[in-house]
Amino acid sequence: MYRLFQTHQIRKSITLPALWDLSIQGEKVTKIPVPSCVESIPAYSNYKGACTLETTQHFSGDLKLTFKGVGHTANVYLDGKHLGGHYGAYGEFSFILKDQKEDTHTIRVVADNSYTEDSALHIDNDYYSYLGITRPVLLEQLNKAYIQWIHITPVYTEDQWSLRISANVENISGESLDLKLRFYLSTSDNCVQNSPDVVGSIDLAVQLNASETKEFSCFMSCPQVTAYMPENPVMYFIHGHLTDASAPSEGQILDDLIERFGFREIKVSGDQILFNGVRMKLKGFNRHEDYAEFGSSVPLAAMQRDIMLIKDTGANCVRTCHYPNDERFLDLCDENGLFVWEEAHGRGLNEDRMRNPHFLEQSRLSITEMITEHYNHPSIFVWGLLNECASDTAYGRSCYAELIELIRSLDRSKPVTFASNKLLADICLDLVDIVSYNIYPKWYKNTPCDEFLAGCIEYIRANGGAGKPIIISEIGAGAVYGYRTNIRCKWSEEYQLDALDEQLSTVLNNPECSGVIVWQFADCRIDEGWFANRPKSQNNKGVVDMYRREKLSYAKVKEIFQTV
Ligand code: ADA
Repeated sequence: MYRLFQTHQIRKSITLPALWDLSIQGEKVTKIPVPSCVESIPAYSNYKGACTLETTQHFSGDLKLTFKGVGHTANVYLDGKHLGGHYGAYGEFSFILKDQKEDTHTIRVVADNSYTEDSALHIDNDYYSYLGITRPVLLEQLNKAYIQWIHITPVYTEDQWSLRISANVENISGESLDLKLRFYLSTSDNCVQNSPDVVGSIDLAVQLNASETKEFSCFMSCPQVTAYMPENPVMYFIHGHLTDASAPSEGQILDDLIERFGFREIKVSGDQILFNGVRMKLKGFNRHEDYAEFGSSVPLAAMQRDIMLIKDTGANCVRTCHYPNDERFLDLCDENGLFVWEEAHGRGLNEDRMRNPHFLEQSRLSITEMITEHYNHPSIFVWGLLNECASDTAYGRSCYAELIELIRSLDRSKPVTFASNKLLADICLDLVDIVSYNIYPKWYKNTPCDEFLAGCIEYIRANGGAGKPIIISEIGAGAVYGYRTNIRCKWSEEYQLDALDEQLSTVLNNPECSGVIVWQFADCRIDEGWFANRPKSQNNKGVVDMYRREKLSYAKVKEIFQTV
């Protein structure tokens, strides 16, 4: 089980070896766990470039090989034959392996984290693009057709919940198929058709031509279900079962997929964000996927510890800056009732960078993968994109407009936002449902927080953001862990505490703000090109360091989050 719940009872997974052979520049280096980052190997902690990861496995028939994340450009080979490539460390991709003969097969992945002209989103940046197979790999046995994904949209009308359920089914056989898709709504991921856990079901006819992929949808009404709320995060499961149309209901199931979700709706009403009708007041943290020596391949126990620390402060929200996260982290957020702002990949791209010929195509891919894979997480309340890009130029605006439309075409059930640092020059605020600003009074600017915030709000209201909710999506100050001094100067833990005290109190006491998200939860590694105002080659604005040791500010943020 690679998620925090069972995703299949029927489809069989083949376990791949835990250790794969790693070679760099043609030389065998060592065996390395998958998932992990190459930088975890001491001799390669500063290596940038290509590496090869290889494993063997015995299998036959039709299979699906899925990579949950490879940093950042991948080329995959089966028995020496190129299956295909993929760009972007934070998206899932897969290959259908047809008619494999009973044998031991070799899977080889060439991963590369170098910054080339072909890479529009992974650039020298204020976080680190790690190398390797950084998220899980799955190998699954398929039948003649399989369910690619199921998207579940809860709808609340006239005091009653119903669901819109859509599923994509792919026929991998060379013949047309007459199938049936049955959805069961259940309180459990482990159920049989007639068990008391099943609270509803619905059948769909599925006709597919040879090699065709098609989307099928239906509505299901759901009386007497419990809503998902952060303080009571009750979740349900949709089991999709694919059978031959002629098969009896208990007949042989060709494929299944189980998805978890919660009954909740997110609405923007005037300047408020409503979660199941309750006004959201966000108190949160920006969090990079980066953990001391593990890099971006954060172990599950460490993810859980982050969630516990975040909740311990009284925070209710996490922003997955600046890319889609490992779905196990999202699963944990779902279980812990934390609101999530999930963001497509993209940070700090100026107009020149947005004019990279690959920018739009790579951004579209990141958005599409994020929404396809993460659609059902009840914790996700907003989709974000393009943090601090050129939202102050006409060309930048055309990119924002196109990509925001793409998000809406993939999911109309959640609002859209982007985090802007263009302050009094942003020209894209009319495009989004929620306006979000990254502001650093008391750090990059010494202006008093209230004055700074008031100036931004005045600009927002007059420039496309009238009547919309406002989130302060970043605010904070740097502190080098352990540097304490009576002079309370910048980079000291004392200065960070003082700055966050004023910053957070100002935003949380401003009735026009729907909340604040601290930059940032934990310190993270950065590219060395950023060394000039980044001691230790880290972004030091965490309230804990890379080992999650608390700085003085941690207790202050906790005090504010629990009282204001
Ligand atoms: C930005 C950006 C972050 C980080 C932060 C900082 O607003 O979105 O990624 O770079 O500022 O530390 O300056």
